[in-house]
Amino acid sequence: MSTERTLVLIKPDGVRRGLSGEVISRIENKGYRVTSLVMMSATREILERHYAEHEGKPFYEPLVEFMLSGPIVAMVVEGNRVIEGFRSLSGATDPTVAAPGTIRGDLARDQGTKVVQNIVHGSDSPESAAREIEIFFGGK
Ligand code: DAT
Ligand code: MG
Repeated sequence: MSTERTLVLIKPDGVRRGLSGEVISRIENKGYRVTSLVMMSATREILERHYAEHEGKPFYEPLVEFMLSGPIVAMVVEGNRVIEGFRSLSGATDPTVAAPGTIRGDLARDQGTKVVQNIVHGSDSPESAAREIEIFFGGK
C-alpha cells in the first residue's frame, strides 16, 4: 500500500465565498483523509517559495497579491493516488472550461482579473507535494 500525500489550499476566493466546507466535503466524500488543516494568512515569503516555478510569468505578481488578499486554508490530504485524484476533483486551471462536476467547473468562473481565481490548489507531482507540504507544514 503506497498511501500518498498532497498539499491542498483553499484560496482566498474560496474562503471568502464560504466554500471551505464544500471543498472539504468533496475531498472526504471521495474517500480521502484530511490529516492536517490550518486556516492562515499566507506571507509573501511563503508564496514566493510555493509559486517559484511561476516567477517571471505575467500572472505571477497578480497571483501572489491574490493569495495575500485574505485567509487561506492549507491541508494535507492522504490516500492512494491522491495527487492525481485531487487534481481530477479540482478540474482544469481555467474555470471557464473546467468540467462541470469538478470544484473549479462547478464553483468558479472567469472574473476578468489578471490572475485566474479558481478556488483550490493541489500539488501536481510527488516532488511538488513533498516540497509544498514542507513549506506549509514544515516544523509542525
Ligand atoms: P494549477 O493551479 O492548475 O496547477 P498552475 O500551477 O499552472 O495551475 O498556475 C497556478 C495558478 O496561477 C493557477 O491556479 C491560476 C493562475 N494561472 C495559471 N495560468 C494562468 C494564466 N495563463 N493566466 C492567469 N492566471 C493563471
Ligand atoms: Mg500548479
